[in-house]
Amino acid sequence: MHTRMIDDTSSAMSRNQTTLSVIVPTRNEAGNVARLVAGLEAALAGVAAEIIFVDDSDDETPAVIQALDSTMAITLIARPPERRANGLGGAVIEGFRAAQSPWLCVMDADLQHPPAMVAAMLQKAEDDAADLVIGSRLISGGDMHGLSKRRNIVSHVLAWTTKLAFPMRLRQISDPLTGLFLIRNGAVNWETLQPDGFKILLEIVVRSPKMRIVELPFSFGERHDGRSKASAYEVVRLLRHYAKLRYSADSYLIRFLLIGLVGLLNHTALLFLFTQLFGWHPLLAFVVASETTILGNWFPVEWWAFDDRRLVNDPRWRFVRYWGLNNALMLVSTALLWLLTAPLSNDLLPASLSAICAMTIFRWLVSDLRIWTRLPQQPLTRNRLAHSNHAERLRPSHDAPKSDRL
Ligand SMILES: Nc1nc2c(ncn2[C@@H]2O[C@H](COP(=O)(O)OP(=O)(O)OP(=O)(O)O)[C@@H](O)[C@H]2O)c(=O)[nH]1
Ligand SMILES: [Mg+2]
Repeated sequence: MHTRMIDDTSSAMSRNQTTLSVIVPTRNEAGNVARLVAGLEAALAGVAAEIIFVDDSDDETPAVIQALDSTMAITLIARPPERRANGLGGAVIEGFRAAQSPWLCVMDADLQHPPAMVAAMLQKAEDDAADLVIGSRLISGGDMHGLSKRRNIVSHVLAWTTKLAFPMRLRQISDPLTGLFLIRNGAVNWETLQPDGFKILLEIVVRSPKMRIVELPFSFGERHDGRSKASAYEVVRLLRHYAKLRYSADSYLIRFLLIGLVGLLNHTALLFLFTQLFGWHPLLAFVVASETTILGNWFPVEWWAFDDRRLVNDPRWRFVRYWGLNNALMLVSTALLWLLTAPLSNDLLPASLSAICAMTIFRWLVSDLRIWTRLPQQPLTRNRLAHSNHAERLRPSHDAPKSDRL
């Protein structure tokens, strides 16, 4: 079979039905691709599989790929220089878009990832009904013998740093920076990903809703031919990527807290105005200041903090719950304040701060999980497509499921 060359990954493709698409990003790997294809042919005998190379090379790699004669279907996506800015991660996404198989495997071209692992990961995915199988160098049975001592240390440190930066999302993953993994087609909406450089798996795991993830150990071998593209610049890119991912993961909370803080200042200013300047009764001043703040905060919470979650359910439904929640919390915090100050001989400041913190945590949890809920397929992080047709696609045909409500 000869290599097919495509340049528009969004075009509809007629292709024989395959179970597995192996996506191989390549940059100057002319000396490796033939050997890789031979390895995959042997490892995947009996599996309906195809190989998709996504190439950003300046050497003769594309010509070598085109000249390959293989028993497997091979597709080459040769990216022109102006499409290469998003690096290896962007190349992998282009491969995902072009692939039509139910299973997609990503692996390096330089034979550091053993082709036999691809078959083993497919088997594991089917046996465990997993959405994502990660080839791990860092669990028992895996190693990095192909790397120098220095690279070994750097890789370990980066893996630990990454796990520290995303402790919740990566709690069940030992090797978040590996380049070898197999994913169920459809488990992730590729359009929500914002790849930047080498670490596409991290982007997928942090931005995606719940997936069933399993790991399989492997031994990371030596590069067969050619030169490494890993560099200090890729480490800088990784740190930049952490910052972006962290902000988009926490931006709902950050915005929510900012609105809460401004609300607190407003409330205090209104209380002062009503009691000191207008001479109102403190109870009347408290109720009017609280209701004004609650109503005033609705708009930034709805249009700014959870701006991409507004399509999930009816705004009236959200408003009634928001208003009910905040009024209930106002009563509870008043009672709490009274309880805390009575035995502590009127030590008002720490008592009111504790009440505010407890109420803020509760208010955040209910708002995030029960009022401005996400659809199951919506990414965990805020994403830049949310305001356009992506949001349209997320709109459900009916209201949010009952189990998602208070
Ligand atoms: N399409 C594309 N592929 C890339 C790019 N950078 C690296 N690759 C490919 O991604 C895979 C991993 O790159 P490597 O240079 O092997 O990185 P590494 O395995 O961390 O480093 P070594 O251990 O030294 O090989 C290889 O198949 C590369 O050809 C890129 O910018 N575009
Ligand atoms: Mg390599």
